[in-house]
Amino acid sequence: MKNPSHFIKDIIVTPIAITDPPLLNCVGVHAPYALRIILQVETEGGVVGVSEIPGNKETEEAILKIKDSLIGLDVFQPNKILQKVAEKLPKTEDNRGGTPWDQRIVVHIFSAMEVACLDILGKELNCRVADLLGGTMREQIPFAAYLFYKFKGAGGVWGYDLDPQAEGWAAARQAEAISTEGIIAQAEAMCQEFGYKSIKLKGGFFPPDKEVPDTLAIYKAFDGQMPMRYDPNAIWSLETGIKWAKEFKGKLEYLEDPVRGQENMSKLRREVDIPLATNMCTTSFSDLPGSMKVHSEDIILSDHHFWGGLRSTMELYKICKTFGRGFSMHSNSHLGISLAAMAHIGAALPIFDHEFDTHYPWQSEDVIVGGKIKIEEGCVTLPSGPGLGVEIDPDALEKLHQNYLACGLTKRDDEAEMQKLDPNWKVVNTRY
Ligand code: GKR
Ligand code: MG
Repeated sequence: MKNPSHFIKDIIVTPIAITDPPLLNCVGVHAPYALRIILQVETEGGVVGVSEIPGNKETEEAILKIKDSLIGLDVFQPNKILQKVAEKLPKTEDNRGGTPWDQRIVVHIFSAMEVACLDILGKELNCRVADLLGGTMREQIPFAAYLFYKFKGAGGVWGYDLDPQAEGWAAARQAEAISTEGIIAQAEAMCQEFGYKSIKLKGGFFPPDKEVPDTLAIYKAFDGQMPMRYDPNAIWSLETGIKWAKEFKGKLEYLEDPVRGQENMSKLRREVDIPLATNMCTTSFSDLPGSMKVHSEDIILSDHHFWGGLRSTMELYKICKTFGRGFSMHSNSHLGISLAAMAHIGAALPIFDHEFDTHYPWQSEDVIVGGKIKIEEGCVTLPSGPGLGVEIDPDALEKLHQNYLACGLTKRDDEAEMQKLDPNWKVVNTRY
């Protein structure tokens, strides 16, 4: 049934730069700003749907290039919209790339368009996006504390952003966390502030003989009561994985991407008695046959920006349940629209396996009305309004767009950022 008021009238694409602290990972350090793209899709009927995806000049240009071909399409027919996106963009992207984050443009644009359409559908039907994903199973969606080794600073222009009055999480957010005591202090401040019930440490920067004992020290600092995850983003060789993963036996909820590729994950999995999770070796539907064949992981960490949207994330969940995989969600530096979208997934899952990842506490700004979404008792409360339940604050959006124009960044490049501090630093596939 066609209703012309549901046809797309305009798509506004706004690249933004958000303040991001100098967090460390296997490819380097976060730049002072992380890039995101905000989409506002408006229908002929005047309803606006929003979405947020990782920022990158190429992604922005690709959306702008195909935008006109999406005008006039019906938001109640998202599959046709995605088909049009796929038709218009080159199919060269089987591979997600070797970085900890996914670099495929088409899946990002699928996600951007699909989430905005679902937001509009919710507003038109006066229901929440979670209802459109099968129904709201819970109102509180649990997330995990996400720890990072980091240099001193809270993002923006390094060194100019320190608040000498800061206390608690605000102080930890800007503090250096390199030493064992530093990372434990970060864990304590984060859990105290947000009430998290599980912890993930992002590793891969330092060698395993520092990071593995640090992870166990955090576990001990919480009296072994806090489920822990550790993620070196596949920077270990298989030999290193076999040696060090054994140290975690009985102590980790899961070990995330210790080694690179499904074959290596599968070999390691046979050697160590510890659940393995991935957001690096099984990252698209085309990876699933390989995953099933070699059993590369126990838990698949989806990311709706990389799996093509919320409905495909629900499809992945179903496949996970069918083939005995656990399910959770991966994250990158992001704002409240992405957090809300993740919360709707979490609300709709029939069975909730593992607290979702989120970088959200590391961010200090937002583009949504009312400012940052609260995380309490480790949970986000599902927004109560129709659609995603969040609205853009135009002034906040404009401010972060100006940041984007001023900062000069066009893509995420943690290697280049690290080279400013250590000119000899290089991204490698296997470092340890
Ligand atoms: O933000 O530095 C980071 C992370 O390393 C991120 O890019 C990863 O994609 O957090 C992610 C992960 O779980 O692999
Ligand atoms: Mg990961």
